[in-house]
Amino acid sequence: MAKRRGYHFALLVYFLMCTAQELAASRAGYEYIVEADAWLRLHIVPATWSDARLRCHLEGGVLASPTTTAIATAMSAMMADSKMTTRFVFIGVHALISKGDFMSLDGVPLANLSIRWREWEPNNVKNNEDCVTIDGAGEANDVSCDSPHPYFCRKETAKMTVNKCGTTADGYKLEPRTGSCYKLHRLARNWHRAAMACHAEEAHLAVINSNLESQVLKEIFAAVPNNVIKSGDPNFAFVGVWDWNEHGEWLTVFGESLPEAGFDGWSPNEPNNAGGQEFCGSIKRDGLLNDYPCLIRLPFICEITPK
Ligand SMILES: [Ca+2]
Ligand SMILES: [Ca+2]
Ligand SMILES: [Ca+2]
Repeated sequence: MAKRRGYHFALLVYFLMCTAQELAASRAGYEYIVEADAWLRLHIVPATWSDARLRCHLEGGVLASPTTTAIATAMSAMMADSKMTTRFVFIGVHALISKGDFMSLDGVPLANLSIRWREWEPNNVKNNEDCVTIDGAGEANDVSCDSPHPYFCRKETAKMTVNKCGTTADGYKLEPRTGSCYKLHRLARNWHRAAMACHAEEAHLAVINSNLESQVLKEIFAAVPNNVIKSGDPNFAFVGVWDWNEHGEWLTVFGESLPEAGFDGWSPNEPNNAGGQEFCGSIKRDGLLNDYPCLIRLPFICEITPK
């Protein structure tokens, strides 16, 4: 009997260990590659090379290349396991800086990468193939940077620690009054790029759900004075309000009307659609809403709403 109990206990320990390992092996879409001590994420939604590079960068990583045999092997395995409908993925190898001189974003020379060119490649079709894809066998092809492909991001283990806001991104602070975490990005981006930056940090552009949250955002903005904003107009910050291209109706990034979301306090004389191009939502330093051109870059505030 005691023997059987011991056996059951061993089984339970084994099960718990497997579960723990599984949890440790997958985080924020990334899988841990033991042999490389690195984390890889396969983004299966195709993007242009530039957008892929930016997305990985905003996630705190780099558009990955098969820098070692271990990573090349892991990439092939992840591509085989994925639901991708295409055979090719972008890697971080490019010749955008000096035409014809392929290099990796990781700083590894092409000759040392674990890839080989497919037959007849690189062929620089129409003098427009400055980016590189690999297929499941790791064979490389130079391709146009503008046609979208899935891609791999890579993060170092040191950047994978989950903080109490539930993200691996730094700079988020829990605000007890609303229960949300916030981060003000001082480097300005246009509204859609700002939304992308928040999403890359497992957050969303801040949605104001109460007068109190408006006050909280006002204080967060006030804590970053004009001269600390790195670019863009320091008196505005993008938030999660958009007209969804239906000019005149303002909704949150979750599609709720502002009264439904719980806050529709516009700054005096706003929304004024100044210049006829103000279709994205920001706050002024008074914490109240203002319409602003989507394509002009502003600092912005991301929010992580507790689950
Ligand atoms: Ca080619
Ligand atoms: Ca909120
Ligand atoms: Ca305005």
